Amino acid sequence: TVPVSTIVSKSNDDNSENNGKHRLTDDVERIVQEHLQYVREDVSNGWDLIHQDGEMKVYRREVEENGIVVDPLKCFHTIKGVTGHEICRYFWEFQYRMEWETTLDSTKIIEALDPDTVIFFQLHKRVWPAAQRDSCFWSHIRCISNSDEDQPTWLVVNYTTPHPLAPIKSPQVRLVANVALICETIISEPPLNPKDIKRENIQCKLTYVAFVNPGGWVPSAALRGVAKREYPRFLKRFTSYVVEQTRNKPILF
Ligand code: 6CM
Repeated sequence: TVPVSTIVSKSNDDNSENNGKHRLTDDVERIVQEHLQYVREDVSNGWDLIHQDGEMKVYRREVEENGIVVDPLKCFHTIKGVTGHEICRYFWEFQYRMEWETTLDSTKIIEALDPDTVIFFQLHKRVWPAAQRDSCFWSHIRCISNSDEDQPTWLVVNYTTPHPLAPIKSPQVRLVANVALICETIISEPPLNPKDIKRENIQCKLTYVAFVNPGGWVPSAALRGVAKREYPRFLKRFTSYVVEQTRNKPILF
């Protein structure tokens, strides 16, 4: 849950009289479903493996729109000792963000739409020689149960949206992001009693996908260099952070 003091505004929509719906409910649903389809598509055609480190694999497809690099990115990783819920929770929750995000100057929640959907405004660290970027996106966390026996899939989607509390102010440039983190929990040699499951019995299979448009021209080679360096760094740092944070805590299924 988000501490109330960090929320700049609550949704103007009266969710209690609207079956919990808000103005972005349909968009959230559409984009979540798109990601659930897209995550199944494999990377055998047209994707380059740009980084591999143990279980971590980072792929990208080189795509330009009007001379701007918008390369889609797809990463796979397996992390021992944590659940998909834990990975998604630490990715979504505001209070942990600045502990693992090294590419931000600041982050804040400008609106809470419902208990699982908030709107973030973030200032990204400037990368010379490009102008500083900012971003404004809804961020949604969800648990999808597959069957009674299987562990549920957890997912977080971050998707750019405009907001009156986050006007675009030159010289900053607004980047456009569509990011998803989709996680499954695997339990190996499950003990008869689920209460006896230990961290050594669990691992998380993670897929992270990103479509980012830098929102204005950036030298292609420089941007591709930054992406090749920064996405693996993010995955490594973020997942190690969650492992450290949860090591001595009860397992969050
Ligand atoms: O997904 C990540 N972080 C989330 C929480 O902050 C959120 C962020 C989305 C935006 C990611 C865009 C970064 C790209 C910035 C490019 C700026 C232009 C540089 C010009 C270079 C010459 O979903 C983790 C994001 C990890 C990014 C490496």
